[in-house]
Amino acid sequence: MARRQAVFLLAWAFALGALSSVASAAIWEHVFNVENVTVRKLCHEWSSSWPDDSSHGGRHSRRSCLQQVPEGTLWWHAHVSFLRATVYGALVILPKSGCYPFPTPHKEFPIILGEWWNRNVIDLLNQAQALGRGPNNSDAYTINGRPGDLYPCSKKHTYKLKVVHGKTYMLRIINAALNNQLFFKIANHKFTVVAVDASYTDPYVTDVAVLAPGQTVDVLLTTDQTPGAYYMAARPYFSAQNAPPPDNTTTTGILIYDELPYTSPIMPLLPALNDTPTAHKFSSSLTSLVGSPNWRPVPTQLDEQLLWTVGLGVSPCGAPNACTGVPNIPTLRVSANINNASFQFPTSLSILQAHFFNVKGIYTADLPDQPPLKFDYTNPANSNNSALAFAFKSTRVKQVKYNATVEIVFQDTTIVGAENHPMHLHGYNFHVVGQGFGNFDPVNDPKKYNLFNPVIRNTIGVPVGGWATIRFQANNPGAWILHCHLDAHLTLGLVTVIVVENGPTPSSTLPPPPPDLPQC
Ligand SMILES: [Cu+2]
Repeated sequence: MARRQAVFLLAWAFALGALSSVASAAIWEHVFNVENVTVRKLCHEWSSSWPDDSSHGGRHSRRSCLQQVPEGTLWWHAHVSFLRATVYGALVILPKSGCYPFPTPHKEFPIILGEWWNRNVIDLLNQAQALGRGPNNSDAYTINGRPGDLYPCSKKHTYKLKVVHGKTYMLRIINAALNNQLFFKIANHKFTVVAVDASYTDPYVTDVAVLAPGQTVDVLLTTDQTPGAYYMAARPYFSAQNAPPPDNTTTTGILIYDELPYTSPIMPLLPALNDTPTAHKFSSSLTSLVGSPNWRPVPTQLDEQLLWTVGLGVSPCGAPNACTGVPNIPTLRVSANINNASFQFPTSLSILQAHFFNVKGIYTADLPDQPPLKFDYTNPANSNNSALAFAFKSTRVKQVKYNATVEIVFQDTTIVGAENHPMHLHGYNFHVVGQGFGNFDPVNDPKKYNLFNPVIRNTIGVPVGGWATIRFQANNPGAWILHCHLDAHLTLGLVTVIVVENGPTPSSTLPPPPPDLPQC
């Protein structure tokens, strides 16, 4: 009997990466056709079918109003339960001028890295939440939906990219995996990074990229090697300490020159799973391309300076289930928090609606600007400190004035275990002005900030046992979720919302909800 999997289910909330604002709004209408499909992977076959009600099938359109139009690669994805495991795709925004700030590539290809479970991912999340711990490991990673040669029953479906010798191609690489950062390499080839998260970068030559979930990397690849077949491959960068090992399998695709027949592609040597130096070198070497479209200078006069710890902890199980996430303590579950507040999603009304209609009791605008308790954040001896680990569940947000300049220092903690958390902010791109290991030093670390050409992103992997500082100008009114893009941590509570008040003009005022907004 075919097992049932919610494949390609449409979820109502789509995330369009981060899109910041100033002038010239543009409106697009996107149409998604949702239908039953049959999927074969890893020797199994699934038919999708719509649970509960028939409204999931059919044709759905989403309007997007992008106040300032970025250029480059973003992605759209579901934001309900774990549905984004399969509900995602590339969103490519071509240059308005018609020209890239680099030589026009011969051809362009999306390379979407994904993560696959041989089971219904809604059940996967429900099981993890019932037990009070992280979800089970995936069964495979994928390149453009295909696991590749190293998995069972997969070889003939491996993604193949046919290229001509002596040309330059653009690969728009997206990490759409649910819970893992990924290293990506192509055997015998270097490539040049030219954009990340839809912001142009100075050209950066490398033979390896690391992408956290939610990040995109556009690279130029010149086919200058001996004609033949070369694997492209991805597997995790896994920084979590004191954690069970991840799915450490490797997904592959094949770069094939000049349509040559091939027998055995060359395999790249991938970094070790815990190769933090390689991951850090990549992410800390990128700089923004000054003066490129949508580039803007770093804010230097700051209205808000926030220090937010990000990490794991424990929270009450919550009736009625006893959970087993914390050994020997059936009243506690593993959770995650920002400044000791573990986020609880509201169930009766969205935060944006509560903000717009001024409804009380949905959230409180009291997330602390500084850690409520100062401690040695990155001392491994604190990993089992139960007094530091305990965090209540709450719906606490940060509210800022329109146009405020905001700096956030994300400080990883070693509670339960240190880990690189990829922090993602909706509604904005931000400058990453600095990052490092250990506890943030408010006297000396700011002296090393790059205030000239820091990389502009919408997701930043905070170094494991370290910190990262971002800045942005709050010129996009609304309620913008900020969360760890490892979905396992999002559901554990590593989330808050930045509520940006209205500005003085109609164009800086939040519009009312559309009349067809689905009701809870
Ligand atoms: Cu995280």
